[in-house]
Amino acid sequence: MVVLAGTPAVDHIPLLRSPDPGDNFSGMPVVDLSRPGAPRAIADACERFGFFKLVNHGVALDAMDRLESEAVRFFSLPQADKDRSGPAYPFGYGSKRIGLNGDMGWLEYLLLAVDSASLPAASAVPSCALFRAALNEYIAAVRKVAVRVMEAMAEGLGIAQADALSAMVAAEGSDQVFRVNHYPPCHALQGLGCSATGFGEHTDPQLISVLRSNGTSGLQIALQSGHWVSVPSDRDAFFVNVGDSLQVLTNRRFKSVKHRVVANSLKSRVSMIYFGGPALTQRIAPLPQLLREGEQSLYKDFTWGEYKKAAYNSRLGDNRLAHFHR
Ligand code: GA4
Repeated sequence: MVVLAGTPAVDHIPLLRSPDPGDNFSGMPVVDLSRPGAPRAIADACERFGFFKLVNHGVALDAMDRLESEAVRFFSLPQADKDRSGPAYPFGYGSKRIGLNGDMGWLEYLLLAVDSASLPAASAVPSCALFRAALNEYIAAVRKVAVRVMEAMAEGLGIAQADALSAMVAAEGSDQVFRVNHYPPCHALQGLGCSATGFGEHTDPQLISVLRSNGTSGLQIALQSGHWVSVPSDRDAFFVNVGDSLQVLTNRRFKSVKHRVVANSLKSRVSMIYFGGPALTQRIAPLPQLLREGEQSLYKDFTWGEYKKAAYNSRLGDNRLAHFHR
């Protein structure tokens, strides 16, 4: 870990080379969800990158903006007020510490459980009624998008049963998580040719992640060659990631994408991400409809509950699926 002398605020935060504007992801797949060709385009993007940008998704920009401004209001509260919504585990407000095993990033966040299509009525965080209303409206809408995208994935893969994948997140008892991240500007590193790591490189353990951010870039993905590229921000679009569990369900036809966030030295980044996971008891194994004649599963059988437990015991950058390879 690199520590810069004289900049205590960024102590313990790993540093990254500042993104080079030339490293923008020029070949980023953009899928128009309102077009008939969307299912094939989605499957193609998931096979090549495990990642794509989604436009014409049908979610009102108002709902996105309402949640963004409520989030900005929450993150501008005095630290002591925000800490009252903590700790982050199992759910709540967290700052700089990610997970329980020593990972650190230049961010603060809210990690929230999703019960069916909204925040659990019993959870007290966040306490502000307007913020909760904005979250519930947005979560219901983004979850519908995740279901539509998963239906399109099944169609693009040539699976006859439309809900073969989407039913796993739509089902009662599915394990869904929502997080709102705030990456404050990291002024201390301005002009030094390096940036603070906002969220270190990792793959998402779930099936699907649907992200929306404000106009500040910072998200980077690793191409299959291992080369990192920056994803230009677009506040009107969603960015969709394939998670580890979907990689297994497709026997590695779809790739779980490695990604990270680099903090900006001047501007705040706010992102909100829906993570669609299945029920804890769901068996995660390649769908039989996808296995070709004689093709074997690349993975040992496991349940989402087993995988999740292993994931939460790991470090962010670990290759979590490696333990489950045959
Ligand atoms: C990555 C995807 C989601 O943000 C998350 C993260 C979780 C956390 O922040 O607590 C984890 C990370 C994520 C994977 C490995 C473990 C667990 C931090 C960490 C070190 C909420 C999730 O489900 O897995």
